[in-house]
Amino acid sequence: MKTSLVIPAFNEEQAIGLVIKEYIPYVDEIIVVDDGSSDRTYEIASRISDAKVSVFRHNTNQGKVGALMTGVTKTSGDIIIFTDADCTYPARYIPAFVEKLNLGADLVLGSRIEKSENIPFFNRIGNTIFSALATYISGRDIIDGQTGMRAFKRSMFNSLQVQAKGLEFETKMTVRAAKLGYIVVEIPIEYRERVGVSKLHPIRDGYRMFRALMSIAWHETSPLAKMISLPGVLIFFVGTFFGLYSLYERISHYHLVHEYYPLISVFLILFGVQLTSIGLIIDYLTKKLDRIEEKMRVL
Ligand SMILES: Nc1nc2c(ncn2[C@@H]2O[C@H](COP(=O)(O)OP(=O)(O)OP(=O)(O)O)[C@@H](O)[C@H]2O)c(=O)[nH]1
Ligand SMILES: [Mg+2]
Repeated sequence: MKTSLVIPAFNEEQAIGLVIKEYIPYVDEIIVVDDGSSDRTYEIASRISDAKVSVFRHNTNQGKVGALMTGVTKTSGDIIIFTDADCTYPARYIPAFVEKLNLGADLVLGSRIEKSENIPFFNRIGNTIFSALATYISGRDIIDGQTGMRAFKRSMFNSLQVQAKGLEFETKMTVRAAKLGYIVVEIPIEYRERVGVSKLHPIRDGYRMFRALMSIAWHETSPLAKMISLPGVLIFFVGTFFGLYSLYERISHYHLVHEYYPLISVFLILFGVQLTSIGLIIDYLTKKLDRIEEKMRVL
């Protein structure tokens, strides 16, 4: 089976050449997508004269997912592999990835277990949450659902139709594959220190991560659970407001002007917590039932 590697690259002039050369012996085709870099990424990638390598370019920056999508449309292999353009994912695992696919896996993830301290601390926290969410939603143990190094069959990718443009892409892809009954396999890999400057930005990326997590949680929660939990959360906050207001009165006026507020507050907080928990329990049971149904369909 023909293997095609897709490398999205944005301002990676220090690493891109090394990455391409490292991967050439392991795959049949390499598609580099330069995503409107302002440095020499495109020149360096294009200068590598190897029949396996094709370099494409976006005129403007469209983000990693946009670059991956462009890359996939340019591939011709039956097996597609993703990696980053910063030298973090070693190429030597490719044969093991392909072997797993040949044995029947549909999606193989490179789980960053060895040297995971090279993942920036902030990202590591994010990855842990993403993976816990993926495990909860899919019902399978997923150690690193957010990894950038992954291999899969073209046919599977086409049927996934992952709706995501940002950070949530990797986890959503993992979860969708598992939920649709595809076989997801993880291979432990080493994660090297990145070459070149990190583009992480704690506030911007923290916000993006939060949005990505919300997007996954929102799309994967059952409608009934949402109908119950959302009012629950709202009532909880209204209750908290009453509580804080009473506290403010007590501190600034030395007595309560509205003496029923604390009572209302406690009532609303308890009611809110109960509704939210009922919603979460419904969500958990719905997921479990969905999986049982799915299994019965397979049998
Ligand atoms: N096409 C495209 N690729 C991007 C963009 N941002 C990052 N990338 C690429 O996506 C891959 C992962 O991005 P990184 O910047 O390494 O992100 P990270 O691994 O979370 O963090 P650091 O390695 O610490 O910077 C690399 O190959 C980048 O070149 C972007 O806006 N567009
Ligand atoms: Mg990186």
